[in-house]
Amino acid sequence: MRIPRNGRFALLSGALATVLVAAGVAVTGSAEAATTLGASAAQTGRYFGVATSAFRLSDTNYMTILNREFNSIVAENDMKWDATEPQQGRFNYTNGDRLVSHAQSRGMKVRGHALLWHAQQPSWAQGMSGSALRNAAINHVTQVATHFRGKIHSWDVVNEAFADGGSGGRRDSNLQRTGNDWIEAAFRAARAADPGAKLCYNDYNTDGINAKSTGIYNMVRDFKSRGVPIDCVGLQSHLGTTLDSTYQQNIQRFADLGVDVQITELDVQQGGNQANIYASVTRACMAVARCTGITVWGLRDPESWRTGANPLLFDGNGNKKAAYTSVLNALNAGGPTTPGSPSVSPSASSQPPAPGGCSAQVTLNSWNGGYTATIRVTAGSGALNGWSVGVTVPSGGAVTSAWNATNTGTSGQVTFRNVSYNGQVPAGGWTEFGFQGTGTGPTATPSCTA
Ligand code: 9MR
Repeated sequence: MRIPRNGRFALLSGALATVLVAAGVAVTGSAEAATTLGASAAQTGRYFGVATSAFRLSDTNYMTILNREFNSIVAENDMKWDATEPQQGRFNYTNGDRLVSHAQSRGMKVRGHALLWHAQQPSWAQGMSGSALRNAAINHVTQVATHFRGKIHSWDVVNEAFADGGSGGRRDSNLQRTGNDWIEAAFRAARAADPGAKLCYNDYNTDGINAKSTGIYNMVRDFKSRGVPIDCVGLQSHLGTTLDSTYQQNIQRFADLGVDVQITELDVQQGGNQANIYASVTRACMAVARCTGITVWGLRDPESWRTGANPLLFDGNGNKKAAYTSVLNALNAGGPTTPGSPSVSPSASSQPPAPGGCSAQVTLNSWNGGYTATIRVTAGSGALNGWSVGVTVPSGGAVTSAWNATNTGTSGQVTFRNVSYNGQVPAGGWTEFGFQGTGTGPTATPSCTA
């Protein structure tokens, strides 16, 4: 079955378009077709990314295409556990840093892949178990997310933790054997280390409604209900010659839980349907406002991990394939986005910092029934040596967890104070803390006292 085509907003009547805009849904169309993948995705606030490696930065043909076409990159291997912590407690960020600095120099986003995974563990971790492994794993999350703090758009915090087949349960692994709560522990550690990054759970064979994707769906719903910080689900989408008829419906059901969805590792077996499947995947993402970006898992066919499948958008000479054109057209057809997309939008304007004092600004990431709030504390003309922020939590809701601050009270007027490591802020500088809550998020500008 074909994925329904939802990109044709040119056919919308003016009246319907008005209703959609009034409902807070921006509609973008194809008035001016962009000519690169990144630019066309950006028209609807999305990104279009590619998996790459630091050693490719010196390949001229490759980098010409990468720089021209993409507005996001992800490390295919350079930020994995074996690459970043080859010996316990000894971290190597050289290649990850090279990728980040290239992206920053071109204004590209960076996805982080992947903090914890049963595969590509360094050999020292493969041999560990129990609380020693748990502690090492959480330390890894903390160290790596801290190193890249502020530079990563979205982290794959946990990769491929669910089993294939019909069980809908977890995959056995050394990490799983440390206790079922290892995933939420990882997400909490990642949030504390880099509150600005979106935190994703990422997996494959989840490209439709099936037992595995339903297991993940249930985990995300549970995390949301208990205040475990999670912002996004990555659907890898390593695809064969057919596309599951429930592909878009599956994206939508995750979005309806209040998380973003990202297509994280797209590649499609070459064959009669390749261009159509690429187009259908792109249209499905474009049709869901919270599907915020697509990443292809490699640039030119011969470099794909799927030897012989030719599953990418460029051939070995760097020429655009038919699949490239079908993706570009689908991106240019437009789709709905939430204002300020991706889903985080500033909800209250900042006050100019009082001389010597501080100001606080809140950014909300909301879903039906809950939210996370990120609060930026900005120092005025003098340095801060401790701060507290007062937030009015709307009635009916409550704070369920906080990071990088301690709170007094959970409902009504709640006060957040700095923790040991973020009380000192230089003049004009800022620090951020966050909290998760039930109900609707605070909209009033918080007070800040230094
Ligand atoms: O493409 C990656 C390949 O170069 C590595 O050898 C392989 C190691 O397991 O990992 C590949 O990337 C995987 C990604 O990290 C997670 N999802 C599946 C990807 C393809 O195997």
